[in-house]
Amino acid sequence: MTTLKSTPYAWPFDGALRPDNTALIIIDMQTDFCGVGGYVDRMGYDISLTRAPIAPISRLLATMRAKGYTIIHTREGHKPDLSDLPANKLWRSRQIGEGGVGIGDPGPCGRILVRGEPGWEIIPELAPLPGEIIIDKPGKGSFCATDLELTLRVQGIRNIILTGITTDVCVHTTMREANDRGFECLLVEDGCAATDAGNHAAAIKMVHMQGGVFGATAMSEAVLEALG
Ligand code: C5J
Repeated sequence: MTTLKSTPYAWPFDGALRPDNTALIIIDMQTDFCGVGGYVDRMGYDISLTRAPIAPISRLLATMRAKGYTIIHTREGHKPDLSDLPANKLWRSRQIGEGGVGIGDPGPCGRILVRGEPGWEIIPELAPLPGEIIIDKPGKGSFCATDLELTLRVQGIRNIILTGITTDVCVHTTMREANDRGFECLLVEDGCAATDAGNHAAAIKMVHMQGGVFGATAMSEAVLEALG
């Protein structure tokens, strides 16, 4: 029986935390979300917020890799012809930032959120190792229009440890999608971040309602302690 010090309950609910049934998901740690000249930077947000989880995620990643847990990386992005980019997402993406620069537009890191461009790549600090699972997603949730659910079921995963950016958008959407599919979810508080500190705090608080409406949250230290 292994659980960790988490809120609002000791996660996972039944103490069945093992390398063969648990995955670490690292969401969208791409230059466009946390690098200089990337999408978030060009929208005018403070990338020190979205860079803050890099060190906690690195520690979790190293430990979970060493112990044989399943590691999954995700990347948000669109095909170069933008055929998978809904018109409303494109329009909204052009409403803020320098000159209204939006998805698909050129910038210092290549075309914003376009697959294959430098800004779309996962940052070097958290680069996937050969053989690690990478899920490319056109939306905010990692289950929408991807094979993530099939991949998790094939691997025998039922517990998901969520990290990455942003807490209030892609991480939360993925946590909600996973919870509705019956996965037992943990959000790592210092392993994720938002472009607004208040939204990050609110997103964590939302998880704590109703006895853990989407799962539980914990600091990375508590996860490392439980992993041993
Ligand atoms: C956003 C994300 N915020 N990865 N994407 O557009 O959260």
